[in-house]
Amino acid sequence: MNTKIKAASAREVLSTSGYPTLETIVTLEDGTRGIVSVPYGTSAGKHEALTLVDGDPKRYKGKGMLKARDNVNSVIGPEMVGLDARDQEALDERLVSLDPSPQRSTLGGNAILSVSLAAARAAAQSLGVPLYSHIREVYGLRHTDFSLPKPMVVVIEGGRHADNSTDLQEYLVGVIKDRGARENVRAAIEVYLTLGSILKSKGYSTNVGTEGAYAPTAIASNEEPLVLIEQAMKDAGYQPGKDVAIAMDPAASEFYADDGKYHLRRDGKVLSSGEMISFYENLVGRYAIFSIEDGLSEDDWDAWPKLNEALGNKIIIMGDDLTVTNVERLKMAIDRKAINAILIKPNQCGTLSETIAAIRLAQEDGLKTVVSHRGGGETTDTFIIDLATAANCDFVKVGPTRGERVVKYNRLMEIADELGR
Ligand code: 2PG
Ligand code: MG
Repeated sequence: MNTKIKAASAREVLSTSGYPTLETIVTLEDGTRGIVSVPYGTSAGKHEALTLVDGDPKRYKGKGMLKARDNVNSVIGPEMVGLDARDQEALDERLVSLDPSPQRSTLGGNAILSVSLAAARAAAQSLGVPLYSHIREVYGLRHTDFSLPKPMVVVIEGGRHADNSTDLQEYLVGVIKDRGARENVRAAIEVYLTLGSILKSKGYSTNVGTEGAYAPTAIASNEEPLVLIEQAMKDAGYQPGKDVAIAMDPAASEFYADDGKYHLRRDGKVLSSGEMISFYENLVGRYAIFSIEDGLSEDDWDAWPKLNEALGNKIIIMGDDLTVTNVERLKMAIDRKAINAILIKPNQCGTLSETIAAIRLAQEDGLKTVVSHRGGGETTDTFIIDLATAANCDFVKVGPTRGERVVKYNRLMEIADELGR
């Protein structure tokens, strides 16, 4: 075993959107190769680390990743040679020092993150330990035992993730009653499958959107999915609010306009921030909703504390575009009492160490943590599941079908088997 880095190199591969992304390989002196591919979002928050694309309209409609690839091969890679892949924090510090711009806009968050994660995977492989154990060890995460994240499965999608569906981006089934990872996955997926039968019986399409969830174009309103999902829960034999419950990710930045209002086209409504909060309060009073993510826009800071005050004692009020896995924005959100939970996406910040720092800060402040897939350019990489396991995060949010999604639930169940759960 020699965990010194010998080389880091990247190549363009296809992501699930059809556009390229990066696959990066970190090779150690002992010959071990850690390989990762990194995702990017469709409804990316504007404060996220930059996904650097080429902008050359002749290749992949401007979304080639040759610049980011070259940044790994010519700039970052040589700087990594000789560093110990076990010393992830020093390695990540070096990565950040190569591009200290807040949004990694010089080298690209995609380039930097891919090297950070590939180094972690290489080190774990060289040490012969599971990735989740390695991450836990490296960061001294002092949990007494592993408690596996519960699934939050996207079952209906709209917004920018589907054509002509709901304005709200995601309706999810979260598992409330923990019966172990395998049974938890089964419960959520059975609700998804039952929902499919209900949609069909109503003559709605069961075609799926970018995350593998249903995207029915004939859906009547932003509220109707809640009715259908509760019915699916009951039909599948699970009690809404006890066994399973509904989570929503409206991704409200996407329908927040320059006029400072929220435009719900499907409902023919234009709402102020206060009216948007009342809209949620009303829904939470009538349906088994346990979590709302990005209920308001990423810059509507004045309204977020009001939303959290109105509903935060009953349900999860979670930041995603608001907080972008960024410690500074998370601190602001905590100071203002804007949220009680944070969505975690490593590619929003750029390194494994910064991701862990955000999780740690959130957990120290008693916030729930949910590790998430990306909507658009996902890959078959399962790193996020090991990350969520390492840090005892509360949930993982992933879509229900398509290879790049199921591989993540399959990894969760594999880990459960390894841990004898
Ligand atoms: C979100 C994500 C993932 P995207 O908003 O939470 O579901 O979507 O990756 O497109 O930002
Ligand atoms: Mg979101």
